[in-house]
Amino acid sequence: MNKHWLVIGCGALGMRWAARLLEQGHQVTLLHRYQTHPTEISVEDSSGIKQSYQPNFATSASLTSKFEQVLICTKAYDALPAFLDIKSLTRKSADIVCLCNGFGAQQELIPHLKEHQSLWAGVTNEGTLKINDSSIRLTGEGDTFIGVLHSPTSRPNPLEDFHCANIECRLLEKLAINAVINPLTAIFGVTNGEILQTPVRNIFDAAVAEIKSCYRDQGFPHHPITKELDLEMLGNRIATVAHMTGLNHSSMLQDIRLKRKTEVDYICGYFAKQEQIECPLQDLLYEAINNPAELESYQRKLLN
Ligand code: KPL
Repeated sequence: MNKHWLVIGCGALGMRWAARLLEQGHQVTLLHRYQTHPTEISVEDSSGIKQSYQPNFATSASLTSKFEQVLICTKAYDALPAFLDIKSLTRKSADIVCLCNGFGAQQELIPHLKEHQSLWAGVTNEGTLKINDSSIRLTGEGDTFIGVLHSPTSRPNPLEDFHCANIECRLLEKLAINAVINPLTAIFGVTNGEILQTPVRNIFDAAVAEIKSCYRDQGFPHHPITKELDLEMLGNRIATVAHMTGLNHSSMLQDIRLKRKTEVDYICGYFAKQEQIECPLQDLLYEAINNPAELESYQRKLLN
């Protein structure tokens, strides 16, 4: 059934999903921060073929109709402010889907939902690179999962093609993927694929081992969902994502290069802030990303 989606976030992810929803026959309003905005989105696939898509571009101030489907594609730290900004434009039983990186930003939305609204979380391991304000390039295939995090009643998944029964498990897996790939690419200034090669490979292996120990031996997070994660395969899974998105510059590397705020609080910071677990490497990666002027000294520290 065709729906009208409000997509929030004009980064690589927002443009990717606006284009995908239009391709599936849905109507899409893409929320833009500025009055002046592009008129279309150009998506270049891995063979260099470009396709254009025309969502309705709008600012929150210019919108009057209410939405039943909202897709949040912002940075993790912007998810809650962005939702609060458009909350009055959501219907009382709307489906809110949050596709942010990391762990925690999705759950922060729950207390702010209207009584009958449902919250869905999604994880995607696709590589997408923003070229400019109106174009993106697809840099790596990857799977996408959407599952319910909070719902007052049983509801069908608004993105049924990507349905997943246990999204918390997938979120933890994605947290591990981001906690290894993103800081290492950002600290060493390399592509996702390059962290699988020496000398960064040793740190990759140590970071995987540490996260496995947090999830398995240290019982973090205190939740039965970790039991459903195939921890034996976690290292392979992270390496596969790094390989499949090998040419991608991770979102954290791009943020560091453009001197933007990073999502580290919702990634390495999620581990580092848990007092009950020992994760010295995540602590160090967290510290390094928070000190972008000193990355070279952190590179040396990590390689020693
Ligand atoms: O999620 C990503 C990111 O860059 O934030 C991956 C999957 C690592 C792709 O680069």
